[in-house]
Amino acid sequence: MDYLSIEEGRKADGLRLVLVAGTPGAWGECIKAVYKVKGISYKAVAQLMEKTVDDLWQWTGQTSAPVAAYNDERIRVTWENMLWQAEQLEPEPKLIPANVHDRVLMFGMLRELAGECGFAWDRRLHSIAMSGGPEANPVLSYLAEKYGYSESEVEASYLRTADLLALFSERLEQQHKAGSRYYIGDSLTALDLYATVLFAIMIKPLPHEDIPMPEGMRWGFSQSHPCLETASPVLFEHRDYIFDKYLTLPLDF
Ligand SMILES: N[C@@H](CCC(=O)N[C@@H](CS)C(=O)NCC(=O)O)C(=O)O
Repeated sequence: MDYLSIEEGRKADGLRLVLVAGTPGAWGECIKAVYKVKGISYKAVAQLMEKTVDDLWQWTGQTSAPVAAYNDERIRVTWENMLWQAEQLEPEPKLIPANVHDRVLMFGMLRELAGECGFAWDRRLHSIAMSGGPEANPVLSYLAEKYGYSESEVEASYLRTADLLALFSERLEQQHKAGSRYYIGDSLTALDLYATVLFAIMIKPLPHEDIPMPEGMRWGFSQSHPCLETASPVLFEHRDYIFDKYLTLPLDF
């Protein structure tokens, strides 16, 4: 994938997406899946962790990726406002349910997956812990400090992950019984895409040919832990179904 620098991306127009270049960034790959399904094109802009922190800070007032910038509109920095922006830029196919009950359910589950102290956040803490903690290397130390690593948070996050995987498994099993392959109703929503991408990267990662990853990242997400035992096979069947039907492997970043 070709990337603009932060400076070039800031000056460009149209839709620009700042991504952690060279790794499958969890949130970045999720919004890329949304763009893929909707056929939204964008210019990729490279965030290179500590190296571009100052430039990204000056442009967006924060230092994480992804960031979506469309012309001179306000900058979108969270998964939630990037998802709404995508739905507004390209309404079809709809990925946010129109029915309020489905929408509340979808956003509740999505928040637990992608929000603060949600699944992806917690798996980052697990991976830091399993790789030897913040002192193991400077990247882990940077991420630990930035994203609230502490022993008590790691302990709490194991419980949250076990609960989330049980809830998502249960939901898919109920949906199967009702004749649906999807988490909500009987069609694809953003939740299917986020769950597929995040589970593919952050639990039992797909093989290197499908998702190339730096060795340390793969190691951190491949370790077994009791909190992962509540994930039933249905989660991974769903992941494979959504990749086959809607997305492309290998991931390109
Ligand atoms: N706030 C973001 C989550 C962003 C996030 O945690 N990004 C991480 C992983 S993709 C990141 O930028 N890591 C590298 C860094 O912090 O420098 C959202 O809601 O989408």
